[in-house]
Amino acid sequence: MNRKHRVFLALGANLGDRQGNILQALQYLQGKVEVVAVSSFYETEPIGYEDQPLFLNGACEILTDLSPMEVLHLAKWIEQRMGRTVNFRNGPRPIDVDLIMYDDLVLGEDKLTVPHPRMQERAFVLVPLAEIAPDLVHPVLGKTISDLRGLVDAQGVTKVERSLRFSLDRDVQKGVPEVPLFLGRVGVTGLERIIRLETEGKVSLFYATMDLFVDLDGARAGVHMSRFSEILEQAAEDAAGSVAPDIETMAERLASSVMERQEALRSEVRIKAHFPLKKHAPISGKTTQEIYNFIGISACDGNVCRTISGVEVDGLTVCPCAQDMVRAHSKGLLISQGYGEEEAERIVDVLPLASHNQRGRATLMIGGAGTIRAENLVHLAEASMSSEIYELLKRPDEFFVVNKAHSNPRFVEDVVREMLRNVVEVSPDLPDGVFVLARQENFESIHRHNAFAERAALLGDLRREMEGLRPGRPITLEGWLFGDI
Ligand code: PH2
Ligand code: MG
Ligand code: MG
Repeated sequence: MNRKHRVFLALGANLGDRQGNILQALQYLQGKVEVVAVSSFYETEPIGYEDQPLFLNGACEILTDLSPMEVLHLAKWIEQRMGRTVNFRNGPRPIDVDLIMYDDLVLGEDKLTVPHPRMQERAFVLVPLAEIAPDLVHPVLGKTISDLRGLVDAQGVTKVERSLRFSLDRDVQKGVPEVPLFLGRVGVTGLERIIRLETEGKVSLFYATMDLFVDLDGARAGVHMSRFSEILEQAAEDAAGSVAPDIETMAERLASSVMERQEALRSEVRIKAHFPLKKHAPISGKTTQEIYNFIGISACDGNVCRTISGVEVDGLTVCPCAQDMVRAHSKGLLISQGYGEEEAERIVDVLPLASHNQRGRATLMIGGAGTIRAENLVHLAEASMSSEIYELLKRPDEFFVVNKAHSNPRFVEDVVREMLRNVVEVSPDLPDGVFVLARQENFESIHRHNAFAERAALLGDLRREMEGLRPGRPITLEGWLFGDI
């Protein structure tokens, strides 16, 4: 590989948005070369021709394969691209990009002199340059930049903070909105982060997406959006140091922290992370890695946080209704072939029957039950569909899945009811006030739309209903989260 050349450029601007222009020039440079150092910016008195606005000057170091002439052309292209027009020497310009040094090359051609012939006289070049390359040696003068800088008068060269001018006398987000209405949820959705969780004694990284909300007083115009990212950055850092045991704990910590920082009455955080579980194919026993979505939701108000853990699980569902038609049709065929009615009935009872089938997504969430192992919920949800699915299936495994699914035809409603029943029956120890949500969405294979069913309930209500008593008051996930129940 070619050795890269170490090149120093001086940047200057005295028309328009001077800081913006220098930053824009740096951005264009980075489109072609590697910018490895950028100095501070300095406001400087114009030199040469004095009746013009003050300059803003800076310097940068680049690494590149480009020849000196090519660097010059790049600089000229940037100047043109940024609207510099032909002007008199040393006149005002939106941007000036000058080649100052190119390795220790000495070049004295018509079009290009390197090092820049006036660099040693110019404080507006040497001051920023000395900041990023004090020990660089001028190949002709044999002095370092730091030495050269000491020899020039640097009065009229003042370092400036990078800034954007705006008025601080008004915080728009604290202002009073034109329509003084309370808002239930305001925040950010779809934030992506890598989070760290400690599972089975070891810390692992997970890709997660998050939604964060607060409620908003009718007397305040906006939330502090930037603080949301700040809180998340903090959470990301925390994840590097302290680690959450599970995703719902992480959601709860975030919800408390969002609430404090936003001075809100209520906060809500939802996290979804891809989570791998090891499974074994049903017959061959082959090990497979299956990816599930683990969900943590937490809502906090002044005193309490309500927290939900859940899973999203894909599985297979077989349509009972289509299977019933196939059954009737098959029986008819048998009868037309001379089988008796009873015999035909017995045959269709024992044979597997075709139907349409599809992948479906089960969601199962539990709140207020203390620590729930999401792994357990995965299995309860899988057991509620016609069959679970696997990433890797040998032929006998595949047959197992197809056969199992067709022996358990289920509508979305059936899957939801199965999940609820499984939760009720597997958790006799959980209190009546525990919240459960079961949802099934089937990505229908014979339609372009999906089929959907859902139930949210308190465990106590489910228990009573399953004993034939009247259903409890309908509730929703949000209702439970916000303590309306
Ligand atoms: N550039 C010039 C001429 N004069 N004066 C200051 N302060 N800064 C400059 O960048 C500058 C100048 C010719 O390029
Ligand atoms: Mg110049
Ligand atoms: Mg120039």
